[in-house]
Amino acid sequence: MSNRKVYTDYFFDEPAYNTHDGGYVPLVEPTTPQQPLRIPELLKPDKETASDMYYTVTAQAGEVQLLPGAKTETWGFNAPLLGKTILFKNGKTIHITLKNDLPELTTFHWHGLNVPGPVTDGGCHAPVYPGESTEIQFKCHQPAATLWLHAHPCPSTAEQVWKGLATMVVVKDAVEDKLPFPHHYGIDDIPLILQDRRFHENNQWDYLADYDPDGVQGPTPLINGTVNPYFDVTTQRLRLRLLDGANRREWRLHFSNDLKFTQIASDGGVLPEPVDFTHLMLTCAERAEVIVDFSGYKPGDVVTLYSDDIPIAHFRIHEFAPDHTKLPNHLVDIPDPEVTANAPVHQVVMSGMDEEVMINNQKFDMQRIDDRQQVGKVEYWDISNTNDKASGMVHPYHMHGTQFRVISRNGHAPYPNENGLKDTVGVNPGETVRLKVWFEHLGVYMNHCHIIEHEDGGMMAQFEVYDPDHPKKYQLMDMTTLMNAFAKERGVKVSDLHIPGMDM
Ligand SMILES: [Cu+2]
Repeated sequence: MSNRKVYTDYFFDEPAYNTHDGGYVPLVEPTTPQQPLRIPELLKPDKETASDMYYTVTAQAGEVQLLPGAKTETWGFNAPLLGKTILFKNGKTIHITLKNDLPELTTFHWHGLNVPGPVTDGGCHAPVYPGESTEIQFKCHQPAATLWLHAHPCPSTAEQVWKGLATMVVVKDAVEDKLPFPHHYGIDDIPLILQDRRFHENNQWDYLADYDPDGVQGPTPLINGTVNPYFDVTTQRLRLRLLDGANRREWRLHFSNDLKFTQIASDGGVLPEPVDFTHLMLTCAERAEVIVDFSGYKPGDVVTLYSDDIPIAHFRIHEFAPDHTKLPNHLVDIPDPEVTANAPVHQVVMSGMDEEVMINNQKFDMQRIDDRQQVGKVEYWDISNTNDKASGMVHPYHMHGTQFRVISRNGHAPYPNENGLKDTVGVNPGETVRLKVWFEHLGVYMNHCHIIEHEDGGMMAQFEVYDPDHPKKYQLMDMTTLMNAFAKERGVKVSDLHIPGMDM
């Protein structure tokens, strides 16, 4: 047993923010039989050398047996739904062919990866049209972490993610390899992508029917694309790479009997110190790697993972060898550069709910640069959520192109599990979160709320990371081009194109 404190709360000011609007859809326990948890396969590189890795990532349509009866039509990366897990080794040069086999344009956004913007980063400025492919190349230069790939074609990000365009990306490095964590992918190291969907007639999803400008939700928990999953536990310790991959839902996670679990990594990699708790709240796009120790259980027992009061996954305990591994109280050193003298403090004010969402009183414009920071400088960004404390939502704030540090929440220390590198932070209503931010690459990047309908609805901005000695001009996409392309692909006039949040 460790001597670390065990936290028993969710840390957030009030752990029920996403119930704060009339459209909230509570989860319902599935009544269909339990099924084995789908574990995404690792994507095989096309080629790997001592210094380079080559991959082909294909966005494709398919169908999956999710419920008894009709299969559900879905989208995914190299798979019918979600995707195969993509592994990058720190230090290698990564070459990726991005292929679009979908009937409409998409983009490939590497959430959490420190790469140049706006094209390699894969936001709205980098569409890949149907039937086409493009190449990107970058050096992987960041610590081991759980990141993800998702579609990000601004007017339609939420709908494409809802259809399934989201998959895990795992960065490996020599430091994390040596830490006493479970390391066997699929056995004791498993991804857990948390999503929710509503099944309509014939077991199909219907994004437009379910549309809510505060975020689309469904009552059925979908874990790695599995309804009502179980996992066979064959090791005493299990590492879960948790990702809130939902469009809007916060997950309030806890196990049966309030089993203690330990967070070892946040969005950008391993935490400096492990954090023990019984409850964990994740907001959209956040990741947490946790280790669960089943030493108190015997074969035949079942440990259930809940969100609120709803079971979302069942861990069936089998024989396992005793494991006496102890986690050290110090895991890794985290970069903590000093803030550049006389640097400005950037202000990002997220306001509104429903169609009224904005950043700094403006809706997103992909031709407008809202802020700038010099590459290599370290500056504070103050992120505010002006929603009313009693009735507002948490806005999960995400920045592309960086892993930042969380400095404070309304002047107080951040939560105990926020002392590592992060790219997404849940900002409470009425709160200002101070971040310390620096960039390694030049580019135009987006920053936005990761409730994806808020993002599509305009709670998004852009900034440029620049080098005064090497000014650059960027070819920025515009909404008319994207809307014309969507209209053509869908075989309708632009005036008849219905993309929620974009009705101008
Ligand atoms: Cu939001």
